[in-house]
Amino acid sequence: MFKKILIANRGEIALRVIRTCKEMGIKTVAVYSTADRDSLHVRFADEAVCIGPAPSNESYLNIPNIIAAAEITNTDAIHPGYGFLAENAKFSKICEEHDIKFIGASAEMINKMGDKASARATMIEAGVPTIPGSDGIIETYEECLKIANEMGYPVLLKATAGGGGKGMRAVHKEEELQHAWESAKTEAAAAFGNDAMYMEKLIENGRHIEIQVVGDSTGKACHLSERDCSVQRRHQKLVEETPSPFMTKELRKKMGEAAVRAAESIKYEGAGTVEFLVDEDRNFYFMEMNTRIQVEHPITEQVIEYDLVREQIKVAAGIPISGKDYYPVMHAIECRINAEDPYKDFRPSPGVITTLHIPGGHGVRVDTHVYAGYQIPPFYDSMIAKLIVTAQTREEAITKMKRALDEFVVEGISTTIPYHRQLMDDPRFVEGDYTINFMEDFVMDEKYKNEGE
Ligand code: MV4
Repeated sequence: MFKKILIANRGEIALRVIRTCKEMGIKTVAVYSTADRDSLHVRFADEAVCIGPAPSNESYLNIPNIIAAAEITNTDAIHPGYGFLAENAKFSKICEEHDIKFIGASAEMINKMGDKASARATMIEAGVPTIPGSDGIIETYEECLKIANEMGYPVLLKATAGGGGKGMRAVHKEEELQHAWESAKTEAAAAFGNDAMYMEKLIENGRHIEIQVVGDSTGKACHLSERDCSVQRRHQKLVEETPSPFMTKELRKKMGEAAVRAAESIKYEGAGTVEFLVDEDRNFYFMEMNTRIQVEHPITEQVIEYDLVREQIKVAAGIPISGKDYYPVMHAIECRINAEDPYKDFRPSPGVITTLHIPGGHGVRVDTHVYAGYQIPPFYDSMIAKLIVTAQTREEAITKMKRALDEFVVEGISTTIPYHRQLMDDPRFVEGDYTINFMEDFVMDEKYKNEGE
C-alpha cells in the first residue's frame, strides 16, 4: 500500500481524499495556491506545498510544480480529485514516468474516452448501445448534409473534443444545418483547438442517468448502480439522486451490464462513470465515460455503504475488487450549494462568509471546505458545499432535505440554498417527473428568499 499520497486539488474534494487517507493510515501532502493559504485542506494534510499564484494555470494546473512537490515530499501516488488535472492524459503519463502512481486513468484510456467520436466507436465495438449517428468524423459540409438527410431531422452536431455541451448544435431542419455546422466548428476550434465534428440523431426529453463503475488491474469491473443527474442548468448539475425515480429493476440490470461491458472492454482500472441518455421509452444510449471520481459520488456511497476513494486507492495499489455489483438499499439526494445568486441568473457571488451554520443530524452529510470567516476566492468554481441526505424512501429523503436546507445558514454571500428549497417543493420534482429540460422553464419564486434579504 502507498505510504504517502499527494492530492493535486483543492476545496471539498481535497478534504474528502485526505479523510480516507487518514483512515487508511496513509500520509497526505496538500498542494495549494497563494489564494488558498488558509484553506482547510492545507491544515488537515500532514504536509503542504505552495505550488504557485492564484490563477489555476499557474498553480493547480502547473504540472512541473506539482511533480516537484511530489518529489521533494517523497510521494508514492497522486490523487487528482475532479476537474483540474483529473482527466489530463499528459499529467497521467508524466506521473507514470516519474514513478508516481496516478490514481486515475492511464493516458491511453483518457485519450480514448476524451475524444467523443473515438469513445462512441469503442462502445459500438463493445456492444454498448449508442445513439444512431455518423460513422466517425464528418469531413465536409457536403458530407454533413448528406448524412443529415439520410438520418432525418432533428440531428445533433457534436464536437469530438467536446463534452459539457460546447461545440454542440441541435438542428431541426435543413435550412439551419449550414449555419450550425459553421458555428459549432468555430466554437470547437476556439474552445479545444480541434474542430472535428460528428453527428447523432437528437434525442428529445431525455434523462441523464449515469452508472458508477469500478475496474481493477485484473480486467474485472463491477457497477454500483445509477445516479440521476437530469436536474442541471447549462450543463452544470444542481441536484443528483439515487435511485433514479425513472429507474426500473430491469432497466438497472441492463444499464449496469452495459456499463460493466463498457469498462471491461477497455480494461478500465479505477473508478469511472458511464453516462447514458435515457429516452421516454426507456431506451438508453451511451453518451460519455468519465475517468475520474465525480462531484456526486457521495450519493452512491450513502446508499450502498461503500467508500469510493478507498476503493480507488486500493485498485491503484493493485488490490483486486470483490467483483460483485451493488444495488441501492436507501435513497440519497445531493444538493450542490454554490456561491451564486439564483435570483440573478446564478451569477457568481464570491466574498467572505460572515456567518455559517452547517446542518447535521441523522442521515445528513455535508462535504465542504468552508468555515465562518472563509473568503471564497473568485478564481475557482463556485461550489462551497454538498448537502447529502439519506433516508429509507425518496419521500423521506425530500422531507429530510427540506429540514436540512432550513438549518443551513450562510451569510455574507448569496447561495443556491433558496433554489433548492423551491425545488424540493416543486410538484414535478416531487413526482420525479423531470428530464434534462426541467430547468428551462423554472422561475425563481421570491418566497424562498432567505430571511432579511
Ligand atoms: C445528446 C442529447 C440529445 N441527443 N445527444 C450534453 C453534453 C454531452 N454530455 C452530451 N449531451 C447531450 N447529448 C443526443 N444525440 C442531449 C444532450 C444534453 C444533455 C445531456 C445530459 C445532461 C444534460 C444535457 C443538456 C442538454 C443536452
